[in-house]
Amino acid sequence: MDELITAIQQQILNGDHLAIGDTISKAMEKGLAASYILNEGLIAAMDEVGRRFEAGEFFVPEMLVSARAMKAGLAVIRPSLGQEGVKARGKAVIGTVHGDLHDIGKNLVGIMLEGAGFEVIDLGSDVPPERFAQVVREQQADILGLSALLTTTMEQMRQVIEAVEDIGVRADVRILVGGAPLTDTFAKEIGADGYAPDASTATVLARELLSGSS
Ligand code: B1M
Repeated sequence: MDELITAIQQQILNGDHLAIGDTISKAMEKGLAASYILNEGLIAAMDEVGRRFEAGEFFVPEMLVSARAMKAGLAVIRPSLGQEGVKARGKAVIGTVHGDLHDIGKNLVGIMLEGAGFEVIDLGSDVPPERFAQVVREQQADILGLSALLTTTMEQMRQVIEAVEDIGVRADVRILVGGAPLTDTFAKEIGADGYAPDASTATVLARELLSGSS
């Protein structure tokens, strides 16, 4: 593995948010693709953070400093990931569901959607169902993207879909869900239009849902 990728992983694990931007810039100058740096450097290191948390080697403070480094890194590769975007393919409202503060995966989905030409309205994390529904209606969104990282919060997605139904705009918006604890079966069960296991699949699926081919 490239030594710069190893350094990026270490900087995530150590929470070194000040140095990571420089290392990523060097990796890009060296010709490493932004998507490679993202998958092999940043995401691989966050997986290791999760493993260490589960093993009792990391606690919430360590997860937080790693997340801060991940965000600093994402800010640097964001323009390169988004480069191919040309014209708006549609409007996407995204957010992490109520009770859930995990926003890194959702942010990545937002970056990839922007890169694919969507206008993205990011409502942030811990978003109540009614707020999702209200913004979908106000913005006449084509896509609603919901993220959840906790088994305790994924059920919130059902409430969001109900809220969208309650205000009468369910037929106007395609609902896409994702996040580590989710499955395709769960997505179907709650009445979502699609489930994506990662940010790039989310983008492909969003396009498909709008073209009506899925
Ligand atoms: Co939390 N946390 N966390 N955490 N955290 C997990 C999720 C956990 C799996 C760790 C573990 O035990 N191994 C575990 C959840 C267990 C479960 O419910 N199954 C967990 C826990 C338990 C908790 C707390 C309860 C801990 C505590 O306080 N005791 C607490 C809950 C707080 C809350 O939300 N109310 C908590 C807190 C935190 C921090 C705040 C410290 C921090 C989040 C900081 C932030 O996001 N701003 C944090 C972190 C960093 C993690 C881990 C280590 C990393 C998550 C991450 O960013 N991954 C995580 C372990 C892990 O996932 N390996 C863990 C990188 C990111 C790129 O991946 O988010 O999966 P991910 O997104 C992917 C896909 O899932 C998908 O695409 C993304 C990119 O490919 N995707 C979508 C995501 N959303 C999508 C939407 C789509 C489509 C695809 O369409 C719209």
